[in-house]
Amino acid sequence: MDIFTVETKPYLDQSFGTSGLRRKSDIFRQENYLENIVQSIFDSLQGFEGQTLVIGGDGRYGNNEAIQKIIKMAIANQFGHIIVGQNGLLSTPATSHVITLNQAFGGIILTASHNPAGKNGDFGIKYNIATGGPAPESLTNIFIQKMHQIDRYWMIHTNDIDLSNVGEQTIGSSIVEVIDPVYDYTHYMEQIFDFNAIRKLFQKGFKMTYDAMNAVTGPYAKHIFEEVLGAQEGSVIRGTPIPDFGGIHPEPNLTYAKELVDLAYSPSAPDLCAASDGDGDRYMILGKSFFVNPADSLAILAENMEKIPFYKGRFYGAARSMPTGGAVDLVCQRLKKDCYQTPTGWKFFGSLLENQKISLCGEESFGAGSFHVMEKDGIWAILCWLNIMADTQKTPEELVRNMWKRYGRIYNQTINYDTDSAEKAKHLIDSLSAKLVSLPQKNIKNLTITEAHLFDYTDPVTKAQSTNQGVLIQFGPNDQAMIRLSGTVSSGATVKVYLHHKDTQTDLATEKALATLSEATQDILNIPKYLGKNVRITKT
Ligand code: G16
Repeated sequence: MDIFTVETKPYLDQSFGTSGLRRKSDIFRQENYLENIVQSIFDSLQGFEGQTLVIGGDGRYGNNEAIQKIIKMAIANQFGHIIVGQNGLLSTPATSHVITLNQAFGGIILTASHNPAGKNGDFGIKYNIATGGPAPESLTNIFIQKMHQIDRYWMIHTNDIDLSNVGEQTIGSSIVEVIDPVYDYTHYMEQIFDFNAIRKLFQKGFKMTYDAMNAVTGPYAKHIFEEVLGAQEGSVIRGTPIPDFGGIHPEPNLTYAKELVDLAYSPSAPDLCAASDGDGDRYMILGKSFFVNPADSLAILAENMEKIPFYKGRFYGAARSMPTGGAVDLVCQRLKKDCYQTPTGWKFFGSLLENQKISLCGEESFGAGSFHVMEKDGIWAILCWLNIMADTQKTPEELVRNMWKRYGRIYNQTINYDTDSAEKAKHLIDSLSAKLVSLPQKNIKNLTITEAHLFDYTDPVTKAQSTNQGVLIQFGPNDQAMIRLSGTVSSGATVKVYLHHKDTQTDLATEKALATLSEATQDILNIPKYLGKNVRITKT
């Protein structure tokens, strides 16, 4: 087998964000751009010769070409066994599962998650370690160093590998194994959930619509929901993965899954509407004319987790990212379990999950997961809801309203300000950070600021420190605002403002409940001053 060395030069824009490296597809198509990243990852790892590497991808534009290059580089770098999904498809949570199932050294996932795909869309890459979880910051910092110094990579000469059939091929001294992306994952879900109870629910006429958003989860959802659990044929919509996701923004929320939201609020609404994102790690839940906020969803999962067979006697505690509303904290308090607040990014949950500090974690960005895989998992979260509904015979609205009655309601909203100028966005955050010390005790719009600080985090297990993870402003016990820069945009910047307000009244419209807090936060941030008038604003 011919291994050749290619000389290359570093790209200094390469860095790892909240979840890997995401850029416009065109940027990834530059000469050696992807190769530099992959070789830098390999150069940062030790002891992988002869070991297994898993390669997953959400099927977006550029996926197959990238997979071919990575297989050839992995063989040249001496990986012994490469596992890849048929036709290059493997959702992010399924990749995480395949890594641990096969005791792989790690995995490379090709995805820009919920970001749009296609020639003018985004592409991305991330590395997951042997636990199945995203590489920790200590490792991604080394990737970045290597990417900025790289001067060569290794590749083998061979024809493109056939990924259309399941089976093994020997190439040089390595084995390339093409697997059915859905099979192992389905089997695992069968071990976690009470599939018989969910089947009975569907037999009784329960109706569900699942929107796969033309992305990777279509084949998983059709098989699991329709073929295995008996949901009516046609329950899965937009179920065939398309390389540009049909031109849509594959992010399951009130803005981008509008057709599904309209269906949920129509007279013909099914009992449950659900959706996942591009790579299958996010999810959204809607009952009939009822949207379940991700923070409330996390709390419902915590409260009912032990009803799911796999978690009986195994609810150790929960965690949420700081910008996520604290409903789950209230559930944990009642259950006398620990509840942790982490920075944004799934990698921060890893040590807590691995060390049984928590069983469940989630984020406002529509992600939830458990120790079953070290990634957030959209289909799993929807199966949790189905299992809980089958067990309690309650609708999403009944479950959530009962919870509000018991604990009070925390109203949540995320406001996203998209700007073309990363510089202006950074300036906004910097000037806010500089003002922080003078904020406490100020009265704004009938609210008094009681505390304002940067959110720094020390991992309770590894003691690793992460500083500057957002700005937190507390207005007494019931109101909080958090501000941070998104780490997943491929160009420009998005300033995210997260509002939380706790109230004993549970029937207010979200906008109304958050109006005072929202005005007070606007006063402090003065967004137009820093970002100008050309910002695009969306609310989720
Ligand atoms: C990624 C991370 C999530 C995180 C999200 C935040 O999600 O995996 O843990 O909550 O980014 O996004 P942003 O920085 O834009 O607020 P994903 O689904 O894009 O991989």
